[in-house]
Amino acid sequence: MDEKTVFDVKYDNVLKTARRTRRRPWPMLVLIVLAFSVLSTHIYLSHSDSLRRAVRIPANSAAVQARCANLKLKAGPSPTFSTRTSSDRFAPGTKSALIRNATIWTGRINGLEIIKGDILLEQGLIKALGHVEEILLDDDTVTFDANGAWVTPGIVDLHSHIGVSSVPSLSGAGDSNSRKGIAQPWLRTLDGLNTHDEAYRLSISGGVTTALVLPGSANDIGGQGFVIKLRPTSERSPTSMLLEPPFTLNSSDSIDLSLPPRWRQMKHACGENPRRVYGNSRMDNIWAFREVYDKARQIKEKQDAFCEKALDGEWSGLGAFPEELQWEALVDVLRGRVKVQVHCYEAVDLDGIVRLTNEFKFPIAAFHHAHETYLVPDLLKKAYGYPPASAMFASRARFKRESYRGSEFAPKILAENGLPVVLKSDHPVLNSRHLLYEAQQAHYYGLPENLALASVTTTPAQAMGMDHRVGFIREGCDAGNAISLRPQNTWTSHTRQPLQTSSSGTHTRLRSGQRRSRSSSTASCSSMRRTRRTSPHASRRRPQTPDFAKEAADAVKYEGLPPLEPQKSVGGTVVFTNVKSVMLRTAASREGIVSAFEARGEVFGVFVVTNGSVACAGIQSACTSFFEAPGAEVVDLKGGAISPGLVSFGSMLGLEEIQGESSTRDGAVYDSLEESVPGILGGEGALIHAADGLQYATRHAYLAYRAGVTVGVAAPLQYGFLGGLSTAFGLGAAHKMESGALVQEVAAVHVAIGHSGSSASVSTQVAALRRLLLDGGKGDVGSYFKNVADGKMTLVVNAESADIISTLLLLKKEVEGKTGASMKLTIFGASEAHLLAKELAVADVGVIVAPSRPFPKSWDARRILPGLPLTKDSAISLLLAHNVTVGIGITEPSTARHTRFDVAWAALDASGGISKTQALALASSNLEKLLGVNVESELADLVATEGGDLFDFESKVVGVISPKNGAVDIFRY
Ligand SMILES: *[C@@H]1O[C@H](CO)[C@@H](O)[C@H](O)[C@H]1NC(C)=O
Ligand SMILES: *[C@@H]1O[C@H](CO)[C@@H](O)[C@H](O)[C@H]1NC(C)=O
Ligand SMILES: CC(=O)N[C@H]1CO[C@H](CO)[C@@H](O)[C@@H]1O
Repeated sequence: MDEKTVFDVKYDNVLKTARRTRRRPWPMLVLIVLAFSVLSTHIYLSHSDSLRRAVRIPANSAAVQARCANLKLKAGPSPTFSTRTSSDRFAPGTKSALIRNATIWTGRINGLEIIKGDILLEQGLIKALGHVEEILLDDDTVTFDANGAWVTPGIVDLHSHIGVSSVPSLSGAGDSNSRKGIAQPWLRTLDGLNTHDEAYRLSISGGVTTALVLPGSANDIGGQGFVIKLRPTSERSPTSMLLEPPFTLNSSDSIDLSLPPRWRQMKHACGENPRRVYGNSRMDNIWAFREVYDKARQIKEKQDAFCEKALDGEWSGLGAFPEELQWEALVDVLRGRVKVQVHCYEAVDLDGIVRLTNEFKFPIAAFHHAHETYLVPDLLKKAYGYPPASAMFASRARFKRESYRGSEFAPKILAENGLPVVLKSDHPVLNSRHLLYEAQQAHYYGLPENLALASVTTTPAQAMGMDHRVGFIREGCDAGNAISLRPQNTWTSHTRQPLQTSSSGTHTRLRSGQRRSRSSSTASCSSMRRTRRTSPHASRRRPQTPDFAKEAADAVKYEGLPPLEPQKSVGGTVVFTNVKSVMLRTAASREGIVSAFEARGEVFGVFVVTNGSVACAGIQSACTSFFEAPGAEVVDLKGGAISPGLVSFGSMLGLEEIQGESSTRDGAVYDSLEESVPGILGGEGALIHAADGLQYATRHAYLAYRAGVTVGVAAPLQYGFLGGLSTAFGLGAAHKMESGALVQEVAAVHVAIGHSGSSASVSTQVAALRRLLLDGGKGDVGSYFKNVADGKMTLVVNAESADIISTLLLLKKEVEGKTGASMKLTIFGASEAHLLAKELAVADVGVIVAPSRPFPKSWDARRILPGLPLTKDSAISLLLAHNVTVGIGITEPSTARHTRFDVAWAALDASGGISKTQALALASSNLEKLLGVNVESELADLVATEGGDLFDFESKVVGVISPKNGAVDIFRY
């Protein structure tokens, strides 16, 4: 944000004005009109008695006319809304709160306004903003000193399934999709909203205060969505969680027809999901829309004709108001009273929907997922009414065909085309607790910071028609009870910018006052983030995200598939200049990483590589001789860094390109515990090598490689107990026979124990493992498990629950008692491992936590340690403190490229408790060790970043140094 937009605002009389009660003259007037019309009907009736052909005027004619008149009103807040003196969501007994001395991002002026001042919250409203005079406060107003901390509007999630796809996932809940029809506008998520979803409290801790809970995308029309506040209510009911219940929830008798209708929300979906569920083609999908919209149009036309007559008093033969409960919501869509949220990815489907809006004349609020909207901005502008927003993931793509051309530059490109951008979670697809991380990524890839913050606050509030209540910090906006004063957060530690991420090693400390206020009642329309700067210089600097102009242009030029293969390998001498820090792999330290050089002040160093190996590192004068080397390539890192190359494990990276397309993946192995394995494989003795199914040059792999992840470890896809043999491979290679393509053909033996795959009982799965380890088995299974029992190979067990993990620790002891060897065991997943930190350390068993930021997705994984601000420790920091070897894993290949940000998160969540080298080890040396991958330190890859180190949201990876290949891959853009 520009400093010019930062100004102090002083509203002296603000309180007096805010407290003046206003009358609501409008509804009164309507009542008088209604009373009069009832009276006149009576008079008319008595006169007509004498007529031979009497016109029967219905007794409820006034109500009918009022209803008809109401149909002409536009949806939105009532004309008197802005003069309300308390919120209908106010929880009686909540004290007023004054936040002093905050840096307030208001959301106004296109997200450019920042106010330094106070915020007064009273009666569930933001009552005053600016400078609040103490003298006017209630005696029991609670005062917080923000001490300059940022306050932003609460985060608004435009696309969530919280409460309807609740966690931990259990078969008795999960109510987001009906499969009873392709178009069912009558269904309502409110009817399935689970008030016991574990995610509410977690998402609130991430600053999310408001969410639109949408039905799933199994149908063309999945039903109506509802906007909720995530905070608990005293009534404890789903209805009491609604932000602004549409009037249609009540019986028509109780609706005040003088008021304009409140916005409703409706989910639509096109493309693959409804196509798959109903065995349709795209042609069937669009026809299903047209068929129901035609039905709604007929009803609407009948209603309009009816109302025209009713309002003219032409009652003769008019009958009742034409309506059908099933279709009333869709008729409301045609009346422009519903925010239509359309799940839609690619050009063909976007085009179909844009045509639909023009054929039936209704606007849509947003295209959701919208992976190709950046390719068709002009098409969006042709939508009926106004161009819809694009509600997107920042970087999640390629998980199915229609998302294959998704680009991380889409938000930037859409914004440049003047189109609104929203970042959404699709919770629990992404854990909405980290929705702000999506905005950070969008910002990293080029979305301006004012729009990036708006993309999770004001823009979604507008797209759901709730911007009169949420999405802004301004007087009259809703307040609730969930402001979070976050002393530590994931997007900023050394600067005060909410969007700037990371740099570990710096951290914020709690002060008692701030800490207390986390749980106190304050506001939900805003959330507060506390950060502390470590150097005045850093804090004033605006975040400098890298220049991605060329990549963004290429995304459009190549329609989402720009070439990604490394273009330039350099042997001989490469000199990296302006190097701020160098971290190298070493066998000498516990973490396997040392800090080899750290620039003092602004005196940067150099790093010289000859034939892929380190030749000289340090201050320039010490390495001068290398500058004269003939043909030396010089790369200016502009204050950047040399760091160890990262390793990725946990997803199908290397074994698939598009998760939803079986022809693009290796496929799953047999599970001999539950099915018979074909004899041609050797029956139950078969153990599959992931190396045999490796795929190179996938987009996931190249994108990860360009982001500093140089090695992947892949285990075969398994749905049951028995997995196979993992393999370590190079992510920059074009095929398996290239140098460096196969790092280690066989890494570890993999099995899974739990409920996610196998239908056999947990005890049965453990029995199978015990037998394989103690009694051996046939064929390859027998020999590899013997190697495990003898301590010659690593066994990686995918397990989440502390009960299963402790059973495994005891089993390890049992096996070791028999063999006398020490068994190498690694737990992967490990959501509840922190409960056994001490026992894991004693047993010398390491863990790979995946996802690295925990989420209680299943019963087995429910007892997470959520980390700040809910708990002081994170699972990672607690395990490390117990000297457990910890690695971090991922669950989807598209996130491999952000491993470096995962590392930064781990460091930040540890609140300074772990060092930079420890953090890097989580995704390099530790992972290798835990997966049985043996790489000599001198031969491990290094990564060069420009403008910062791997932890930084300001840096860009520009090269990979490979001692094994004797070369440097340089990414020229
Ligand atoms: C507001 O907070 C800033 C940052 O901590 C501090 O420097 C300043 O003195 C505070 N102002 C007031 C009026 O308390
Ligand atoms: C972890 O290891 C360090 C260094 O070896 C040691 O000082 C510390 O006491 C250990 N911590 C625990 C909890 O065992
Ligand atoms: C008469 C009636 O049922 N009114 C309810 C309409 O809906 C709102 C919002 O849920 C309730 O607060 C009213 O009590």
